[in-house]
Amino acid sequence: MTRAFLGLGSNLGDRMGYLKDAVAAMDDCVAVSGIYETDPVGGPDQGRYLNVVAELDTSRSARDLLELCQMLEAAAERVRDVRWGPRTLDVDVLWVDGETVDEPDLVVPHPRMFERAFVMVPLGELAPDLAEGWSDPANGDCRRLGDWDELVPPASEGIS
Ligand code: PH2
Ligand code: MG
Ligand code: MG
Repeated sequence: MTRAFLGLGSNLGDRMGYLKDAVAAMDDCVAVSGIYETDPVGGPDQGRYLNVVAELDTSRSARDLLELCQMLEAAAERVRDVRWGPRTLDVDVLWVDGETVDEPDLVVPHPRMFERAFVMVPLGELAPDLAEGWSDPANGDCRRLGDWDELVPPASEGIS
């Protein structure tokens, strides 16, 4: 089993709901960072994101994780008519212990993760070893709303 980290972000619709559904669908997720509300970095004028980092203890390869990310994004977009603009859910492979990939559709570690406060601040909660010595070059606004377990109560059983 391997330690891996995924970055999740949402800035459209029920942001917390999309994050919650994605985390619930990952049976190998062992920890989730606090939830951060962050200023959008790059792209068109758009709303603020909720960002978290999820830690997995997994038998999936980086490529399998990319497929998982794409499946989770597709599931989130299926319920909304998004033609353009901000996304209901973005899931990125950030890091897989002992694995590097450099292919056209997948680069691991994520090539921009170390520039992004919305990745490094939540990642630092779960993996101080990866965030050690990091400081935000852009001083991006990244506000911690609270713990995952506090803001995302477990789904009630028996309610569909
Ligand atoms: N994701 C992006 C582009 N910009 N900004 C924030 N704050 N959070 C994100 O998750 C994010 C972004 C592209 O994936
Ligand atoms: Mg992204
Ligand atoms: Mg992405």
